[in-house]
Amino acid sequence: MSTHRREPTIGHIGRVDARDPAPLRADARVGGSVRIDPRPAPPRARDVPSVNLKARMYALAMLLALASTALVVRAVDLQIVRKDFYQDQGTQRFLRDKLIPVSRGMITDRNGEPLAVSTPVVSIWAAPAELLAQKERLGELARALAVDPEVLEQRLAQRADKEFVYLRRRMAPDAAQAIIDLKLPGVNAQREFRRYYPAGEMTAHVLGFTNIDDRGQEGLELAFDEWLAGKSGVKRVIQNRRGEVVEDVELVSEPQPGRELRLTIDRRVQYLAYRELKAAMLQHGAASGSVVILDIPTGEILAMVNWPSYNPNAPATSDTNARRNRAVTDVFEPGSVIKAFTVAAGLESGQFTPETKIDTTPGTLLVANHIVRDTSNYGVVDLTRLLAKSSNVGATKIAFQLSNDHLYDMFHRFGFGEATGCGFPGESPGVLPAAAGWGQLEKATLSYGYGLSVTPLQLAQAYGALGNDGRLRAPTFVIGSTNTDSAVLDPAISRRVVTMLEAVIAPGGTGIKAGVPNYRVAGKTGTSRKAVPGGYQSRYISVFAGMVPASHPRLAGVVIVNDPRGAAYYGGLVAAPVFGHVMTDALRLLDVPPDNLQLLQADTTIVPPPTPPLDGEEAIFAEGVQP
Ligand code: 59J
Repeated sequence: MSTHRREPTIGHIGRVDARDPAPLRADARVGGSVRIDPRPAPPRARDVPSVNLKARMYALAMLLALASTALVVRAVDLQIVRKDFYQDQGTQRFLRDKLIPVSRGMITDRNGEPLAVSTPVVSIWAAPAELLAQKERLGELARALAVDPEVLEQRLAQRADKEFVYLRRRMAPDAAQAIIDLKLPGVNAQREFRRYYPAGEMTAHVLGFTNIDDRGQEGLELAFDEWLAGKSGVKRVIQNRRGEVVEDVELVSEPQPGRELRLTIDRRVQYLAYRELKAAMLQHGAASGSVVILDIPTGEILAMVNWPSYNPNAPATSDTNARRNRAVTDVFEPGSVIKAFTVAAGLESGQFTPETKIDTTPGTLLVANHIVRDTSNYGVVDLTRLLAKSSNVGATKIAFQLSNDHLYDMFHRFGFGEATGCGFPGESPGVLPAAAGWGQLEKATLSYGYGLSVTPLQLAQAYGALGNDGRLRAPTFVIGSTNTDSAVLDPAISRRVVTMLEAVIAPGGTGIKAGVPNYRVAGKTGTSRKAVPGGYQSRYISVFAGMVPASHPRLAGVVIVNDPRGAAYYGGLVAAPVFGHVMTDALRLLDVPPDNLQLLQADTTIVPPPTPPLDGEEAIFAEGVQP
């Protein structure tokens, strides 16, 4: 029964609600009541002969008496008998349920730095008919809105049958107040909130954005919409005919302000990752890319950035292609970075140790009429060198010693083929084909990273688990989330693989450019040709996945660069340096103690300080205060 509509909360001026009927008048016709016309009879024509004057006087007196009785009855009826009914009817015309707007909760980074804040704005709206009734004032309004007066009038006329039309939404409060102060007929204000993202494009994909009504549309704004939005309250008020609130009647529902959301993201690390990724994208003319940085012990996502990005403060102006959080929604064939898990399965089978020799000569291997190829002939290699050189032939030879189920199980335990459950909308589970269907060729190519597809986040999760003594932690975006921690690999085997992965960053490895001064780094490069229907083309995806410090891994990182177009396209040349740069600064920011301090290692070769001057030798400046 109550009229529930958007109502202004500030600046009511001259508004007459078109739906408000005129107030009840005492002479209103009401069903059932007697109505007697009190007017005297019209004068008669003179030529009518007069009858009995006394009888006529009597009749008139009777008529008057009847009429006044009727009026008294009517008055009693209205003012006493049915008083409540009419009063109720009258009040109803002026009772309104008004929304009490609540602000959307702030999103902050892990240190409380604001990433999404709601600022108060004002929307100006009008009842077109009322405004058009005083056309002479349209000029003032047009000036205040900085629009053409004719266009304004035309648009109002088109909507003359509506009771509510926004003139301009989400204005700065000062600018809106200037319009309110004009006290134009039928023009009103409505308080709202507008979302603002201070970190702009660098947090755009993770946060997503809200629509004009402040509801989450994408990203974490969507995933946590209810939490953030809260609930507007409703209060019942009495308004006068000018639309001004004269009395608060009751609170229909209590407003519940939106709650704050504290993310695991560290704004500073996020910034580093975005800066380095963007620089690499531009340097290599690449199409897209992602960086994910995880805190290994907790699984918390410290940074997640993608390129291309967009301005979340004006999302409508961006290309939808720039809005995807590729780190979670897009999959790619991981290529060689998967070899760490093939090697882990080899070690777990008991058939291999890090020192086991594998002959990769002559750098090719014929499998089911296809050639598995290394970039060079690495000859006889142990498992550590196999990783350092990234031998596809070597990985295939390990896989051929394992059951399909074992290799599948190892990949699956590390989270491939299943969504991480991080809660991000539209997360892809990737693809890991069931072991029962693998032929020899499929098994071979899976062992070095083709035939399955993964998200950058899945890859970061898997490397995080390797660095976490074989305990897989589902990545999380929100501080205080409970995430599972399951043992997926024997800690000793896990540590052994990490140590082997350090050889990738050592001289002679493919990932030397992922190095971080004063820290030991473990990781793996990958360069995958991009699959197209019918084969693989000369387009590449460059990857680096790793962790640091290798002695006690704290941060896991994944860098993906899609389609670098320069002469350099290897993972070791394109993705590895991004990892190195981001980690160098992130480790310092997070105060992670170095495990390879160059100065300490150089102890034996420390240059002795110069011998002190002999006693009594003059200093070149006099002691004490200079003259
Ligand atoms: C490669 C592949 C395509 C898919 C090959 C990269 C296969 C394969 C069929 C030729 C560039 C290239 C299923 S290369 O990642 O071996 O880390 O910096 O794309 O092998 O069988 O011109 N990595 N990359 N292979 N395909 N199919 C090496 C390697 C890897 C490097 C470089 C050299 C490939 C040092 C990749 C790196 O480890």
